[in-house]
Amino acid sequence: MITALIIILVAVGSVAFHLMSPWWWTPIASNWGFIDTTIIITFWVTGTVFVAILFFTGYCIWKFRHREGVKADVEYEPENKSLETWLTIGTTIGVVIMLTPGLFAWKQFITVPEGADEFEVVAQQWQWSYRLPGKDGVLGKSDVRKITPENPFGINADDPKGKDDVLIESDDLHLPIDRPVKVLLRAIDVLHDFYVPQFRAKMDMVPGTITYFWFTPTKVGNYEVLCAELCGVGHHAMRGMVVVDNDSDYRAWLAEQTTFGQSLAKAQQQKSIDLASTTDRATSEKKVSAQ
Ligand SMILES: [Cu+2]
Repeated sequence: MITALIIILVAVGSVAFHLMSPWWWTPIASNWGFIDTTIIITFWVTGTVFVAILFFTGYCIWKFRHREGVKADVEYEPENKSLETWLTIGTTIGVVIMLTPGLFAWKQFITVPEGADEFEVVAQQWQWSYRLPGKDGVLGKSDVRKITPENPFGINADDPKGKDDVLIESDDLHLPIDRPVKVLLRAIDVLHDFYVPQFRAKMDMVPGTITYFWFTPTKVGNYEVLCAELCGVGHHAMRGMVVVDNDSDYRAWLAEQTTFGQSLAKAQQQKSIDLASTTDRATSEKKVSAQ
């Protein structure tokens, strides 16, 4: 009897917790309301089944409880064709209701609207970097084998399209509001997953391949980036920030960023300064020893 009561209380408590819970989604800041809808549909189907099964279990425990001197008045029935048929039909309908909206959502998710801007996210243990295509609107070719301290994105220096690529290393990414963007995802060590809860959309990042999704930011604000794929001891600290700006703020921010060409030139300059100072030192040391 107590067991039956506890089971019923779990069902009632779960529904009450859902209605009063302070832990609910953050307000959405992208076009992906459809993803919320599919989750809510799944939630209703699984929630209804969960509550129904708990009530049924509680009822059975109470109805068929042991009573002194009372014999069970039901017969053991290992096969029940009509019950099996109804359970199969019911389960099939439930699964179809849960899966169908997801297929429509997925189709939209991977169909990038024409004219969408692009940017690249590069993940590594345990930081986020970003690359924007620059004035030509095209990202230069890249290859992990070309990654060096001066070229952390592995951009092909021979590809003229890469020279104006804007690089953002371990800093906030800014995006303009209301413009669809295609997000290209690269991981250079292990699996990661670029996730901004307010945008809803997310995707795994797999070393050796480029995955993608698209979205349109719809609300100005600062949004935290999380890694949604366990990627090592620093996984929890793999945080970043996406700032959604209005057009003029975005342009002002973009104008301050460094391009690949500029960072290469800077590295080259630094190299020649280092070389000059080493030669100077060597010459003065030679002079001293000659005296
Ligand atoms: Cu990660």
